[in-house]
Amino acid sequence: MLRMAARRVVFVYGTLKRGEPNHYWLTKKENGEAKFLGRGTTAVKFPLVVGTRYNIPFLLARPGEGNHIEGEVYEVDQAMFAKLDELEEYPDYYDREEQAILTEQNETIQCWLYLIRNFPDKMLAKKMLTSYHNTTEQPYCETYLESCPEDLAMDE
Ligand code: PCA
Repeated sequence: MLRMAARRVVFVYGTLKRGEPNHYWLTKKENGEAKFLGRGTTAVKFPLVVGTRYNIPFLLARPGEGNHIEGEVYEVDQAMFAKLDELEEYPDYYDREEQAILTEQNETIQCWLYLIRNFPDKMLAKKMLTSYHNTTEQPYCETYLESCPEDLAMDE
């Protein structure tokens, strides 16, 4: 059990999900602790798109547009939370905020999620997903570490 004070609940909808390219980040012991609590869906609709030449999933800070997004809920310790911030390059690339998530048990819980606040309007013209999966048509580029906020602005 994690100590209450250290408890953070995070909703992941992209490459951090089970079976997706960055899931290992949550299971890596050196990163800290993460406990899978179950699947969940955002109470509010959001645009979820895949963008840049790296095919990165982005949840865009336009509540009310798009779909109720499907993802997974994790309870993490402070060390893991800091590691997630590192991966998402918070606050330079992704921002994060707390959002209501509906769980499989029909409970609503507040969870942190990563989202993009500054993006070009053309991002909103992309296909809005309900659930992200890495696909061969739009393969997630493992060199994401070279990606930066400027790539988002260009969205090649
Ligand atoms: N990782 C985070 C945000 C987008 C991404 O690929 C996640 O899975 O929720």
